[in-house]
Amino acid sequence: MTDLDLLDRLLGRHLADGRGEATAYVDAEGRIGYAELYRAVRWYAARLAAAGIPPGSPGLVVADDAIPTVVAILALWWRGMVAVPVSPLLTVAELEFLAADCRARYLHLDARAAAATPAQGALDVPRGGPDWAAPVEFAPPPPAAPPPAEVVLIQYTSGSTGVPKGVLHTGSGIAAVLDGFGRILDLAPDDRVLSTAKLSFGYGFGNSLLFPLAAGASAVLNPGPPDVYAVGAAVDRHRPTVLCAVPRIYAALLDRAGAPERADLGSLRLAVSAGEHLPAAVCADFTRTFGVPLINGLGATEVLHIVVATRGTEPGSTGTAVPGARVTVRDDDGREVPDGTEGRLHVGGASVAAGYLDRPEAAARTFVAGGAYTGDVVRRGPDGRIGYVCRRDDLLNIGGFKVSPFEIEATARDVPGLAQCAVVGSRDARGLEQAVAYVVPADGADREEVRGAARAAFRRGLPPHKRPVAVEVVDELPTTSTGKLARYRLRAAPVP
Ligand code: 3SK
Repeated sequence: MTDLDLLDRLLGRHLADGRGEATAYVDAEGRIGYAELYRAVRWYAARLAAAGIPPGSPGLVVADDAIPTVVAILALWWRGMVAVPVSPLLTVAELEFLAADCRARYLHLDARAAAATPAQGALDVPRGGPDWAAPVEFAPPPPAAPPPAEVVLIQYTSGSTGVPKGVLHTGSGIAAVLDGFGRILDLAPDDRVLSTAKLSFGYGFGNSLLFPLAAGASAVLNPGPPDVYAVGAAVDRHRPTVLCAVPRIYAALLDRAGAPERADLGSLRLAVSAGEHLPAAVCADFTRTFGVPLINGLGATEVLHIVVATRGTEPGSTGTAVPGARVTVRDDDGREVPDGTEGRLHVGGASVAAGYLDRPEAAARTFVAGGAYTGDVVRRGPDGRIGYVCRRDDLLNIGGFKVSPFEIEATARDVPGLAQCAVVGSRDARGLEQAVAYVVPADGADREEVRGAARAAFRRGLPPHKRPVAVEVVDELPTTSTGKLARYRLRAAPVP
């Protein structure tokens, strides 16, 4: 599928069907209909052409969720470029790394990112911003010829070393997701989707861009931190019919269910949970309390979106393969294991990415046997349903963010009086994962001073979602018989 076929499926078709005036998006600034969105995309693409940005080249989109962000992504596709959406919360050093890694030839920055991002090194390329997305009347040029290369989207994922890898997605992969989890969501033109996951994360990209556009539905784009207060306010204001969120948002909605200022979820017909494991009790309590079915999905950036899902509320289960996905459970040698045995989740089908950008060794470990390992350990029950067990690597999964414990530990390296630090996942009362740091003071160091200094280092050096919720001071860290850190002895109990 070329960029233009894709754009026709997401955009052009609705105009041909006479639905140009229907709302495509609402954001903090207003709304945009399908016809206006189409004009804005062509306008932006014409400016990319006028600036001499060649088809086939990657464009980094560094912007919070808003209408101009969607316009930028679609315009890059219209121009035949490769869209690389990334979080606007990244530091300049992180952006420089990504721009150099994908060899970005263009930067779209929202106002906040533009103010924080000096043009230097890999970031010294042509730029545009929200003003390029202004929907104005004009005679649009013919679309650029699509490039022969199939890759249309690069999404970055954190590795266990903390170094991000670019996952290469094709137009046919996107089509497979629309025909896969898209069929389970089954959006109609009168649906309105609200996603707490951002466009810069694979889960949010599908929720807010791919599925609503393909269905001619509308989506709410909410900038700022996706916490329970923002969700409550957006639900009250925009009355979505479908909510896509991570489990900790559903847990927080439950925590506030008895409060006078609780959100009114009466407009919802469906809720979707993915990004991290959904504890069985949160799933059951949500549907019991709000009367809304809650689909539990499991996805990964390497397979573009959700590939295993329940078809409604099924507490404790992750469901079965979505249409088009081939799901197997395998041992370390790649052999399928019998039902009931833990193993690695392997996914085949057209949504599997084309590989990692310039990381042949990592790609050879993940993309094997005509599919990809998602990094999850699961077990298939006798009824064919997949049950989640844990992650296979050391990564923590905090609200959908894959967080490297090594990155957190490195932040504590220079803390005075601290001899050793190990970070592992622990579970809160609802069964959701959070980071806990175990620190060993150097001989003679004051335990409380070391705890305080470690906390301060985490606050200074890490964004909020990566900061350990607790710092435990211990005399020593557990080791294996060969003297290595035995992380599993510090880790959380199995998932509920
Ligand atoms: O759970 C995830 O990590 C994920 C990643 C990309 C797309 C969708 C999902 C659920």
